[in-house]
Amino acid sequence: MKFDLVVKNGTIITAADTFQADIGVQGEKITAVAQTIAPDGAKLIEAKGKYVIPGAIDGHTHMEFPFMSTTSADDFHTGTFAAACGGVTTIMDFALQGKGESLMQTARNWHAKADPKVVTDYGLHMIVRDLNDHILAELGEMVQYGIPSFKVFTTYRKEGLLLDDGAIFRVMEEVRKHNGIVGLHCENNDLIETLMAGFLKEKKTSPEYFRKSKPAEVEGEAVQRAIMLARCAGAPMYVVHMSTQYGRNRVWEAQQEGLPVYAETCPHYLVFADEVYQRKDAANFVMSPPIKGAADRAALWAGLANGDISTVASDHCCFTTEQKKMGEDDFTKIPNGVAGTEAILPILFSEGVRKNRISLNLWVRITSYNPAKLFGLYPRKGTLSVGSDADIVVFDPDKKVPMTAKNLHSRIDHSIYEEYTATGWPVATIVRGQVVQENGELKVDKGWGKYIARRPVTESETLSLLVGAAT
Ligand code: DUC
Ligand code: ZN
Ligand code: ZN
Repeated sequence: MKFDLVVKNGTIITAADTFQADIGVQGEKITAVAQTIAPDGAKLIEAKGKYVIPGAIDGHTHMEFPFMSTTSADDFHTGTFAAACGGVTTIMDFALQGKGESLMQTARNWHAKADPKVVTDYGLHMIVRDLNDHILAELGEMVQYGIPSFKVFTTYRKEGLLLDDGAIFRVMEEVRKHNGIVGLHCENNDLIETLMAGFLKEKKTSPEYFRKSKPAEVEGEAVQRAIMLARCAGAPMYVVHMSTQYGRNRVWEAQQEGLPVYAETCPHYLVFADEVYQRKDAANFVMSPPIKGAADRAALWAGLANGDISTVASDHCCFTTEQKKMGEDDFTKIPNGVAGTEAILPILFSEGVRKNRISLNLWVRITSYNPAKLFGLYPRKGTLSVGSDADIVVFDPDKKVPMTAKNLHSRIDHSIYEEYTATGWPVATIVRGQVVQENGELKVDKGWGKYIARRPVTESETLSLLVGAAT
């Protein structure tokens, strides 16, 4: 066999296995995994002493996202380059339905932004924010089109994103019929608005009161309500960016009953605790949900180790210092969001694998295999098998990288990880057989990435994730 690319002498890690082997790539696909593959003129990537893993799938990004009177700072080029530098080979971005807009039109709008710029592959989740009978009928068409996952908000009423419980229930019922899944942003809107109004009345306007307006109960209540709605609809569901022990406990209980309830958390909830809201740069930590206490952080690690939290995604939605200043005198006006797509693999390795909280295989399961399974990308992505896309990351377990704004690749002038040095970093990222970044250097033209239409996912397929998940 004549290969275009050979990755040699690495230690291959998948969700299930660890072994020494070479990988042969022809075109965009892996066509051989064998003890020894002769390069024979192929491009050679030497991976001795490195881990060779399936590219991470960041299941939660907001590139050039119109939000809170501004637009997130990373566009699809800078954002996917940052993703690739962090070993992400596919992002799943949130397309936001405009008021009164058809979902197909929303998808077209997102393709127009993404297609010319992406350097990784991308899929879309669809945010449903304006529901009527036409939109309800369109949900099945979206699944057929390759978007089997939807997001609904239980908060952000003033931003026009909130769906009431009845509408959420209707979306769940309809999506279930088509083997799709509903992701939920779970925070109790009324409680948040009441607390915010109270603090503003008392002239308490700093970021610390953003955190105080969103106590852990805000998420706990909304997760519980979402599970009840999903149970009533007989539908699978996925809690996005879960940040609390309350949330984890409710998800775990539902899973004990055999319900198809899944959850994602984010790197920032795994590293920080809420004392960050006392810092000078507290505005940079204003994201929704906000970071909670140390006990919540410990519960999220326990959920990952136990397998009840299935994925870590970034909720990448970053804003410059200038943009964050919009809320200088009023915490409710600070654009919510943080950078994170470049942090997923390094943080989970440094804080997870190195500190014995998770195994190497679980690291890959959380970052690649599980999102591929949940979102209809498996086995095309999420593993290193013959026939899979050649989405491959060469990861140096000893490389130390201070995660400063200067060293990271997002188009912002600050980093919440400024004082953090990761040990372990992706040194090469290959997307469908093409090296996209090597040591932080971009190797492809804008637009190399492709839109990936995904397939519907049956309940038995995803439920299998919850059986003996953590290995
Ligand atoms: N949370 C954020 O922090 N930013 C974008 C949207 C969201 O839910
Ligand atoms: Zn959200
Ligand atoms: Zn989000």
